[in-house]
Amino acid sequence: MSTVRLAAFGDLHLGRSKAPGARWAREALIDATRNGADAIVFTGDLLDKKKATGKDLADAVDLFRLVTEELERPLVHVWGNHDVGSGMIPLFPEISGVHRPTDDAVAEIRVPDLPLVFHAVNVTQDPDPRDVVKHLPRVEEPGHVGILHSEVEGRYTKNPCLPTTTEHLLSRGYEACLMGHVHSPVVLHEEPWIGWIGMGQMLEIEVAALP
Ligand SMILES: [Mn+2]
Repeated sequence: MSTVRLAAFGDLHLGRSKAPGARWAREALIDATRNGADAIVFTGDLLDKKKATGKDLADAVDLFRLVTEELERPLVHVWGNHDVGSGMIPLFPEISGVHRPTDDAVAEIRVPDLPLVFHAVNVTQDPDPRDVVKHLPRVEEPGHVGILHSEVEGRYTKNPCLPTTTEHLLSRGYEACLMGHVHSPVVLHEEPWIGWIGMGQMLEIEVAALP
């Protein structure tokens, strides 16, 4: 069976002094690409809603361009509650090779020449208690990956954010559900991998491709 190698990170919170920062992300992305990543996933909260400045927005754009232009990998991402709270989403330019849901609904994202289907949803308000993750489609074939910025059963956070359950995510039949929002790395399920990547972590994961 053919596989695809993903490198995934989340909760960068550019601007926050105790966050790992753009330089960490840059080095981790270069390392992950050297390790053979076919695509990069970012699970939301690129910018910190309280601390991000115009400089941080510029760093965020540079980081996405590093992935698409220098590393020549596609980048698939969702917006998190902090991105919404920062007010900077409308200032973010369209970048060729960056893929994300284009509205507030669950989206199916296909990337040219990558044998995967991503199922993803943007956070659109802060907090975002909408019960929309229930609309993730259930699949019966390999090659599907979930990308969320969610809370699961209210664990590890008091901040309502696109709530869902482990049972629901498991029932979708995906190769992995890669999540942001909780800042500690937490694995809710091993095979398939369901969990929060955690701040300052680069998760490198091999998933089965579409048949
Ligand atoms: Mn966060």
